Amino acid sequence: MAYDFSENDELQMLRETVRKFAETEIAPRAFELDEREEFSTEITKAMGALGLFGTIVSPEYGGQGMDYLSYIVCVEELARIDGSHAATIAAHNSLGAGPLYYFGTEEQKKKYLPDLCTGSGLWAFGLTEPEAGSDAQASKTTAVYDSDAKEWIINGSKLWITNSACELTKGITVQAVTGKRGDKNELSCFIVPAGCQGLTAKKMTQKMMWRASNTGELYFDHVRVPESAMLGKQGEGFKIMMETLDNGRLSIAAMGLGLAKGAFDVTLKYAGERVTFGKPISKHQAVGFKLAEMATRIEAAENMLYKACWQKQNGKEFQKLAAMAKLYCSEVAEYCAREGQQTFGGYGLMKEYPIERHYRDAALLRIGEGTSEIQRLVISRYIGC
Ligand code: COS
Repeated sequence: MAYDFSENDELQMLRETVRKFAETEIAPRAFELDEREEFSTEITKAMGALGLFGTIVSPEYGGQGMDYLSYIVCVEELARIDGSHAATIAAHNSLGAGPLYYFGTEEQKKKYLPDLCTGSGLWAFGLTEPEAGSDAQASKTTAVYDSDAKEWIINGSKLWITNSACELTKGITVQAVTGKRGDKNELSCFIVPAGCQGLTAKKMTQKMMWRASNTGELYFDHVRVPESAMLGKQGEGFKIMMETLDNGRLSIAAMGLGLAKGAFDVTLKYAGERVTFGKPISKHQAVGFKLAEMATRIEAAENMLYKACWQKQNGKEFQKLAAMAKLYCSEVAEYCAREGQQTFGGYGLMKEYPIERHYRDAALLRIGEGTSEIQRLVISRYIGC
């Protein structure tokens, strides 16, 4: 099968729709929300109304039934304007609805997915813990079975969980230790609805980046869930989480690509308007070369990411490429934000210029959903190191 990730009319129209939304509904408020570290329920619901929730979920469960590249283009277009809103959508679709859709029973899918496809509810991914980040098997959160009540009792905590502590949060998929297999933890996943007795969700503040996205710290104090709350089989939790991250890497890569394009766009515009030594700075080789380098890296990043999406939607192995795309797109994002800021000079250090926010938001991309070092580890395993 020949590679084909060219943009057809339908995808072009979707891109334009999301771009227009981001430019008219998000851009005018991005500075203020970032400054106040405020999550906008109103914009999030509007993104839902636009069809950005449940993007990849089949219409049977209320979703939009998009292919992967279409979903990735939506994330990219949001990130072109603002990382926080792109993060809300990426985390909800890939990490929130994703595992329920791919690993849920028919009953679980029918129960949870429709609400998560409309914009009325967000779902979160409870993997990371204070002492289990890159080493995701090192979870300390436990789930103990109470055979009398036929319930699991969850104790522990989770950290840096996107979409987990706001009024739209409907629940979290939680990885917990359910036993031992040799010297390793047996890990299982549980569907934990928001508002369960014993669950405390605290909004995390003082973030450097993605300040208008919702990040939560979760505490589980004897949280009881029924047997039917297990996602997948007992002991399959880590694989569910890892496969979810394989998909998630594509959306973080899309955030990197979108941020890089956003940084490039504002820099190109500024460089065409700003005059020094009698001509626009884009006509000075020092700046023209920066823009040429940004455009080249963006082209390479786009090709890598779209090829990974094509592989995924055509049922081919995409995991290695997804890790490469996540790694590379986040590096290109950081490069474009830095070179863009350099081009803006002193103005690039001022908060009223979006390049300043892009510069801060880019930092998350090499740390969140698997650091750049973890991506290199994953890639090195695929290539046989
Ligand atoms: N898909 C399916 N199964 C996978 C998998 C994947 N992508 N990656 C690993 N597994 C399976 C392995 O096949 C292995 O199965 P068996 O026990 O049946 O052999 C099991 O999971 C353990 O794998 P492994 O020994 O490779 O796990 P490690 O502890 O070495 O961890 C890494 C692997 C480092 C890749 C993993 O911990 C990781 O991705 N860490 C980063 C986590 C992260 O991104 N956190 C941020 C979350 S923010 S949302």
